[in-house]
Amino acid sequence: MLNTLPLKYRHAASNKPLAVAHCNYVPLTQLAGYIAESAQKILAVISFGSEEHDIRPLPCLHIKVATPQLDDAKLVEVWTSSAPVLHRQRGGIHYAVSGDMIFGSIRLPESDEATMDTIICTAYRWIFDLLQAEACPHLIRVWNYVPDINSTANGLERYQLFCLGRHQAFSERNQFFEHDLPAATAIGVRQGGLHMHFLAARHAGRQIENPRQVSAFRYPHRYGPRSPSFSRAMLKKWNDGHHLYLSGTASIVGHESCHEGDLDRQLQETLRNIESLLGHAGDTSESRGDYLKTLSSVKIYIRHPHHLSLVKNSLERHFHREMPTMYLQGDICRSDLLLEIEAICHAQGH
Ligand code: 3EB
Repeated sequence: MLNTLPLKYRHAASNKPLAVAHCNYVPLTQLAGYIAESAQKILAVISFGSEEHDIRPLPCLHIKVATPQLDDAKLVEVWTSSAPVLHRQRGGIHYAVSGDMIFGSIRLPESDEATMDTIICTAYRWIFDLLQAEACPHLIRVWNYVPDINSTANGLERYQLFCLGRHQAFSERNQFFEHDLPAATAIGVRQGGLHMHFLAARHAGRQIENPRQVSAFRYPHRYGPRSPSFSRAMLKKWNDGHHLYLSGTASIVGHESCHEGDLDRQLQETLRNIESLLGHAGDTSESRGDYLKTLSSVKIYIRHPHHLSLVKNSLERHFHREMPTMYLQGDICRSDLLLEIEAICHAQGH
């Protein structure tokens, strides 16, 4: 039985959902059977690390993310729609269209001529153009995977250049973009190139911020010339209820990183941030503070692979045993952070 979060925020009645996007973690050994059963409904299959080599060519979008899985669970992520899916391509973007949603992926070559900010700005412009053309203009959730995210180029960290390019693309599209920012993840990868994938919809979601954290789009200047363009979470109404997409969340209180070098404290702080975010989105009158148990599709990005067992042991006390969870190696965008957690939460309320 799925735990759900009782909701405080709801959507206006004008949102007419036609379908629903679902994220499932499937053991690699069951993937073939899973696809045979629901091929027409699959938006995308996402494999992590070197697992792509164990997967035969698929009749749907296959997205390869370079972050290796750290435990031996060997899971693949499968996004399905309740409505039929069409697979398309436009320029460098491969995407699936279904009902009033789009799931897309773009891989970007880096060259000596173009800097990170230009590449990212161009990629977001392409994505916005595509979403406009397909009448699904609202980005709900974006995953950004950036090689060497913590290294420096042209006097700025590559993550700061990434933020610069992203901010440029968002701000030229819409002067009120800070009210319709997607939930996001931006993680450093040690293999593979620059890559992004996203979920977008015809009808807007609702942006949720975290009372414990300064909104990323309001971070002070010292973190980079342009602030990171993402919301802490996006609440989206589908035809089976509300889904809350939580951005990558780390040990940041206010705008400052906390507990440098202390893995367990960073983990506890991150969980407090997630509880605070869920509590803020949830109906506090009914709250019992057990919000972490309502999570599903959890990803834990760990900078140092040898931290896995400590993180896993600690999280087992907080999470449900059956909670779909992936442990991945990923570099967090601030070099003083050791881990980051993202998730999806199913919420009550229609
Ligand atoms: C933070 O809270 C940690 O730039 O898209 C988390 C999720 C982080 C998304 C992004 C960055 C991003 O600032 C880093």
